[in-house]
Amino acid sequence: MLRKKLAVLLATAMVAASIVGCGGADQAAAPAEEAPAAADDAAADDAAPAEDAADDAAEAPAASGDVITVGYAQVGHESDWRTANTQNYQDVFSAENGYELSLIDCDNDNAVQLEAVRNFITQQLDYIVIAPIETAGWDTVLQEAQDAGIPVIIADREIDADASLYDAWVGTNTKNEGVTAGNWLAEYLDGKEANILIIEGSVGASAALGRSEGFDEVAAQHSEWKILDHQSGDFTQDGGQEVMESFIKSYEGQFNVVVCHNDNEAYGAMDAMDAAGITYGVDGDVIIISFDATHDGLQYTLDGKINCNVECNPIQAAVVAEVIQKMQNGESFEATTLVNDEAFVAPGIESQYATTMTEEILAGRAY
Ligand code: GYE
Repeated sequence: MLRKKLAVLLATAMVAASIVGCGGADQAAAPAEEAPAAADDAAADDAAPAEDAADDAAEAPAASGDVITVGYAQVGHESDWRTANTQNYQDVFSAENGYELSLIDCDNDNAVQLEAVRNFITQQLDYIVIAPIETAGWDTVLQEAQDAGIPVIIADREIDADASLYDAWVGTNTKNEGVTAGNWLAEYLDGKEANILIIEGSVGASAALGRSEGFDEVAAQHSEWKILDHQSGDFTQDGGQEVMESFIKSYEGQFNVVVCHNDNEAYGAMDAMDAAGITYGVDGDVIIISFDATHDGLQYTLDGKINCNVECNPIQAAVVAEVIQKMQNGESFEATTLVNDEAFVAPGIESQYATTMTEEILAGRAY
């Protein structure tokens, strides 16, 4: 199979795109796994993903007038990350920029999301963007979109479907995020015991599966670590609080690490620990690891309440728009674009895996 790779640094900084030549059926089958490698060796690679431009052009829809219609089947409104992501799409896919955006909040309901995509197909929109709630169950509706000649971009999360059923993928490497969290914990504990509770994201969501897989991989290398329990908090603050309350009932006095799959779950977990008189953060008894690194999550990190916060960048719409513009122009486009993440730790912590929080970093975090 023909494959070419190219790394592109976008002006928005912190966003690195790894570009894989289009046309193969399986090149984007495991984007999270292969994208970092693509970024690493990109400099050595021939930067010319253009061979299949003609194929790509054939996939581009005829422009419907001047306005490009885009349907975005959004996961829901479960977290601050999601709110920032929705806002970002509304800003980028604005009428001013030449788009008509139909953004459907699918309220974390698979059936609603499938129906939203089917409605986009019926309406014959020019492009469909899906942030898939779950990895499974996409083949039929993606085939329907393909039969209707509507290009589909999978964004944010991953799906299990064959990559030939969609045109491009844009998102973050959540498995790497989990590995970073694990590596940081190993460095911080330096051989000390860990008794770990994990508040996972939504069941079946690639963001939860990836973070668990990455963290578990590191945990498996540490016989001094024990994962006491893991339960889904559904990426929400209420979910995080409920799960933490039940964890406290079962494991009070037995745990010293709580891993939360996003900031909102961490807020809920902190509320539950406050109510139970359990101390956490750099001066407390329990180490807290979170993901997303939203503004408020980083505020808690700066305050020393969250020890380590692994970023997941929700600002992805410009990358999706770039893919759409290239399709629109019949140019070669990126089949797989990885939005890069970094990690942050509380003041007083030095890490090879994460940046120590400062007021300046917080001031620069808009979402
Ligand atoms: O971490 C969480 C959101 O899919 C990466 O979904 C995203 C996750 C994010 O609800 O806050």
